[in-house]
Amino acid sequence: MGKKAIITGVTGQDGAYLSELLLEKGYEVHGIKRRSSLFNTDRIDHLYQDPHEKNLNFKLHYGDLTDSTNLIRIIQDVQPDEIYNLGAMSHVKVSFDAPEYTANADAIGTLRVLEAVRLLGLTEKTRIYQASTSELYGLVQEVPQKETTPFYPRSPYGVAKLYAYWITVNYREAYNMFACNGILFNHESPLRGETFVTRKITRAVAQISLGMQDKLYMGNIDARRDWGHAKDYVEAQWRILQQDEPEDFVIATGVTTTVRDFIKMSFAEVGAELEFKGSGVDEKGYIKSSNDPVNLPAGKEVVAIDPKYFRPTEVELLIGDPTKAKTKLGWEPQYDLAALVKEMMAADVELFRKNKLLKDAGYEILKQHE
Ligand code: NDP
Ligand code: GDR
Repeated sequence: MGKKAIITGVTGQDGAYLSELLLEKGYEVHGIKRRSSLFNTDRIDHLYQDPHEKNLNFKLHYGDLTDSTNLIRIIQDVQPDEIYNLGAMSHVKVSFDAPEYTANADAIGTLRVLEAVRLLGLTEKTRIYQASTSELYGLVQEVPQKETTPFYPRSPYGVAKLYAYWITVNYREAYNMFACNGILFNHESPLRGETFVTRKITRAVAQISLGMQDKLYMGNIDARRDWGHAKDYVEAQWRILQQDEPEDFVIATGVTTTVRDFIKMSFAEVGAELEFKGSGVDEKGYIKSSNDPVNLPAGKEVVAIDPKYFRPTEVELLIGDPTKAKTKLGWEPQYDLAALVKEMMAADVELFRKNKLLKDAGYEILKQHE
């Protein structure tokens, strides 16, 4: 019989890719999704199975990381071999607006999962993956950042994840549980949430190139991130739980790039060269040359800074050292940043091309959010 896995955060970017991976490997996958007033399963609808069918291997359960009774019941019913705790309020900027909720879901939510496994007597059976993050490093202490680099989180999200990291280590040491942290650096894909910087950029550039939007407003474009592809990173999550001994791993590409360069790379995908002029909040991005004289004429201003996107405390530089993961897990990313940008741009151009066709025919289907 195949293994059983529970995924919290199954409706998110990583939840969708990890579900696909585990199903391919013959797992029975149980996803925990939150009740919402609208359907929130877009990313996993292609995996949906009619619950009336027999031999289901993908099942969804209503639940929430803020509700321990519900977590205990689901874990009791499923008796999982593995739990991937991916659920979280994952937006760093939003965590400044909702710090208490972020702590409840991201920090105490992790404790609830660990404690449920302990209370149910599953410490020997159930392995737990905790979605830790490069946001733990925050203010630069050492680069590249590795497993031994000291933490200095810079947001309510980072601080909540710091608790989650350490409670996972503590349960491993106190109760001999197979509980591991994957310290994952930023990873993106066409399924990335629309308000994270990469997806915000690829969506905007696609729309600007189709004449559907004038300008892209950005926050701190000097920030540097180590961006990988989510598909590669869920493979690492799985590998972390297949080891003989529970350990924590940094998952990163080892390459860092500014937000500014990500914007340039995205415009290059629609045949435009972008140049930045000015500095600080007065810095702007202009089309330098382009093979699209209609929507992207030379001289057009397409990027501007809006300070409302600045964060009260920022993480300026992330670059990870994945040596341990490469050596011990045999993990090797398949995508570099150029391939990632290409895939995300192609997906968003396709999405908005369809949307434009509908719009031109009198139908408006896509909402715009900040
Ligand atoms: P997403 O924001 O795409 O997905 C988050 C998921 O968590 C969604 O399914 C969301 O549900 C769910 N969720 C939110 N709050 C709760 C709650 N209270 N109870 C149960 N579920 C909840 O994140 P990613 O897929 O990108 O990331 C997965 C995990 O990895 C997160 O924990 C994130 O913090 C962490 N991480 C992500 C990195 C990245 O670069 N992507 C890097 C390092 C760590 P809904 O769909 O209903 O909103
Ligand atoms: P991050 O991702 O905070 O690193 O957290 P995000 O894409 O939101 O920001 C990356 C960097 O870009 C700068 N930035 C902007 N960010 C957003 N969202 N919108 C803007 O307009 C903008 N302009 C500049 C930010 O200031 C930041 O420096 C992500 C999340 O997935 C976390 O859950 C995860 O833990 C970390 O990655 C690793």
